[in-house]
Amino acid sequence: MKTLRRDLLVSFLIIASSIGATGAEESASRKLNVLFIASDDMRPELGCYGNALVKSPNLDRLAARGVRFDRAYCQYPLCNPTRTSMLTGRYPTTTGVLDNNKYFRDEHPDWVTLPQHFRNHGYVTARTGKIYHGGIDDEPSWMEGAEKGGTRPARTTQQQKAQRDNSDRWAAVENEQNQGDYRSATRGIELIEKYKDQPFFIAVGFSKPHSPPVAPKKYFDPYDVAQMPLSVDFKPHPTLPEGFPQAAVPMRNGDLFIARDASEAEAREMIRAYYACISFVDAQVGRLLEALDRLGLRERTVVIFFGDHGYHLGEKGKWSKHNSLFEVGARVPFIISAPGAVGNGQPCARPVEFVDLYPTLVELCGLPNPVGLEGDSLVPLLKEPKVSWSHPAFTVTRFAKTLGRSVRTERWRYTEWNDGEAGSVLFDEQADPHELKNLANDPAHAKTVAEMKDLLRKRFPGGE
Ligand SMILES: [Ca+2]
Repeated sequence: MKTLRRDLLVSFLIIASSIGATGAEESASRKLNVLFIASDDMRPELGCYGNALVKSPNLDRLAARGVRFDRAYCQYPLCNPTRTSMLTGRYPTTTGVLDNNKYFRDEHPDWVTLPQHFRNHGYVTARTGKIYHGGIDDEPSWMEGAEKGGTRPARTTQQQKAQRDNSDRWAAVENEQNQGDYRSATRGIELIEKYKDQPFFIAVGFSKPHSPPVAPKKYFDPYDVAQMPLSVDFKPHPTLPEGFPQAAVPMRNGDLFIARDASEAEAREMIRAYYACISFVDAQVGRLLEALDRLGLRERTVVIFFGDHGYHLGEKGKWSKHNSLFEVGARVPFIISAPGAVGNGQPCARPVEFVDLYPTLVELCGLPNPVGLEGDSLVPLLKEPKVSWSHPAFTVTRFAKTLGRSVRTERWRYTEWNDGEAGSVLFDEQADPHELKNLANDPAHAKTVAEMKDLLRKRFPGGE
């Protein structure tokens, strides 16, 4: 270990002495920083994603300076599995983390996470807010800000009841600076200021618009509740459309309207609160980006923004993400703003997925590629967002003894449960973007179903 440290020191001195005398040479030789911004339960309801009602000026500006991925998908529609998958660069069926209690290192102690890889290569890694799932932080990932991690005990019935009672009380509060997400942004700015003179990977996790949808009042005010849109397949409670298998729509909500019906008036109030939370998070992102600009770091910092999975706002009567393999459950906002990327300012319509982020950041920052990653670097799409792309996106979910697996190409979404034994759905996303008509059993689409099944078999050869 001592020898290694001395070698590192010698390497550092050689690198330091090779840096030229001019500022230009120095900045050219320095590694790019990473500002990694997560939002919890935010589906792509942003101005830059085409929602004309939502006020998101800061994320819209970020998208204008980066590549906005219009078909970006999470690997699992739940916090801990999707975040673990992204941060380890492996599918949930590989991590084995398929719920909100398990810690990946219990089975894979030696895996090197995305931030840990940067830490191992000379970066300061620091965290504030929710990056891994609450209570299951990963200490080896962070030089600063780590909390004690480990497997989390399953919640008691009492805790579940408390969550049910509190989760869907939307509220407009007065004091912005008391809110957790405001404090996370403040802490993020402090970290950027503290580490501005060395390569950093700073992760800032916002907890909204996750339930309960609470935000400062000023973010509610721009939204007229009467204008809040209900989906074409809005229902007061989870409802299975005709021709869909039972597994497609679990009959219980996980976040909002748990075990109770949503009236149309309440649904519009809830959507207003969800939008207000998005605008609140957008303002916090704006504060972080302002700090980068103020410190002159924007041109040497890769900025990532994402929501950790999709969300139902009443589609098919569902109000949560739990076990949804529909487009609204899997699709996420995902923006990469990399300094100098030729594709900046353009949207990208190719299907991409969260496991792609790890190899993308590794390539952008010139780090060696670790073994075991299962995604594909998106750097070709950052250079040319329209380049041909053969990779589909995969999302999985498990409940009781049912494993659902979904594949998304540019045109189709195909999902099957227990290898099709518990049913399957096929949607033509061009003709049916709200996923109202299941084509899986239509003989006219048998060839497409066979192709989709083949994609699933190739990605998940052993079943799981
Ligand atoms: Ca989440």
